[in-house]
Amino acid sequence: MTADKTIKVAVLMGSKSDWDVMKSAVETLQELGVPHDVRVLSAHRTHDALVEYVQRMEAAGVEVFIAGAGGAAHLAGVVAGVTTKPVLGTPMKSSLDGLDSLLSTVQMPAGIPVATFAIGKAGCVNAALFAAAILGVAEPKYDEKIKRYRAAKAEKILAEPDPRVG
Ligand code: RP5
Repeated sequence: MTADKTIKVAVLMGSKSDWDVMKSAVETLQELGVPHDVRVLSAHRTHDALVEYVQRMEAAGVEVFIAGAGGAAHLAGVVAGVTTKPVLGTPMKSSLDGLDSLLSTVQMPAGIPVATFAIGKAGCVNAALFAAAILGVAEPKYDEKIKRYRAAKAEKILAEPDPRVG
């Protein structure tokens, strides 16, 4: 999706190698009908381009940033240092099982918050749902979409056959 005023959520990842996990956030935003943009930008490798992108997206009307990185995962923290919009951090699995990513993302200094989610795909799905919930405060249609999402998931579970015969 191109950068225009309709984009509500920007999804960032530190490397293309994060995509296999981060796509869970993007797929969930798609399922919820949330207009979004997706970029690979690194806190370390492409710092200036990251700052420029976040400033441009905020000016274009983005309401929430989702940022996923692994290892020395400073991406969400740097994004939060640039924007006052909510930043949702999604730690990636790494050589230390993602504990390094989780701690790098969650241990922000007082004054610059990052709402940090679980390591891996579950965290990405939940970050997308949380982004929709943030949007839902001002736009009830997103709250409705979350309700429908949950109902559909519940219906699917209840329709499952006895696990011993499937
Ligand atoms: C982080 O380093 C990225 O977010 C990724 O999780 C990790 C490894 O990146 P690559 O070396 O695979 O590009 O910055």
